[in-house]
Amino acid sequence: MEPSSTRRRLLRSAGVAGVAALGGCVSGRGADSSDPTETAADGAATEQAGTATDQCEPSTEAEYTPAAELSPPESLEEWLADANGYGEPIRAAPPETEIVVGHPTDGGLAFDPPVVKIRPYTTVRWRWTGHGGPRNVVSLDGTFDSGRPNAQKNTGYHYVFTEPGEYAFVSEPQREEGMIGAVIVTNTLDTGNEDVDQWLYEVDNFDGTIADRTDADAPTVTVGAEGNGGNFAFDPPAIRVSTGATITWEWTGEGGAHDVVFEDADVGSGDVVADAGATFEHAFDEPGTYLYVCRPHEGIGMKGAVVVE
Ligand SMILES: [Cu+2]
Repeated sequence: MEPSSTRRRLLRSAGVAGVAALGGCVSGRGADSSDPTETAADGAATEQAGTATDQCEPSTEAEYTPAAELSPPESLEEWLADANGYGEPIRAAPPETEIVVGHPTDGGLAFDPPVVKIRPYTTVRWRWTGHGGPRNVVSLDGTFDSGRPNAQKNTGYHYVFTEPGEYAFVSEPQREEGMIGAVIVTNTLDTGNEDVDQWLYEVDNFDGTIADRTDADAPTVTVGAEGNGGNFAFDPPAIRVSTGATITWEWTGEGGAHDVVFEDADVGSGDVVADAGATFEHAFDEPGTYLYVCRPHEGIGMKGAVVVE
């Protein structure tokens, strides 16, 4: 996203607010002084602007245990049970992942989402709302540390996760109040079907779920959907159907010529096709997991899977 001049003005005024915050509360003159039309450049900032003064906290010297002195939790489940805002099932996150720091939930004492599940080499970005006072982001095992707590709206911090593992993190001043979270880095997205997980591991529109079409009369898969750096994806990349179902693959006409060729089975759509509206269908009479590719784009992740129940 290109920073517009509006954005730059916003950042400057946020900078002023940040300096004011060092002395104590974010005063009404600080965070809220900017014209509302300027803060509209950022929806979240606008959302927070009205409440910033209500949530301010005295800026005393830090009285909290540094994360470095804590031990990573033995059980992530127990750890997350104390995380404000936690409750949803953990969803696999897209390659660009943002966590809001200071979500209105629980008076700004939440990360949103508090937990993300990602693959290695994913960048996680934390963005401060400025809501509720100084915040930071520090992992208990020392992997990442955003520095000293800061109340400045639109502060950003990011970390590229390369190693699989579970990374519990806190905002140090509010740890005891439940402002905690976790990043789970996993080598395989867990659909419960290991073949599918491994096959689709590098497919960028695969979110770790198998689309359930077991009740569909005529399940379809789009060929040339957005993904893998262009229109080089099947959508959904993984589909579950009932035994006997006929799946129809439908070409969008985008992304050049594609085909559908199954591994370990003598099934395929034949010659590559680029035409919008082209279709290929196949009936699946035996339960099992069927993996397939588009041959021209296999190398960039144009792969799919069919699970027949
Ligand atoms: Cu293709």
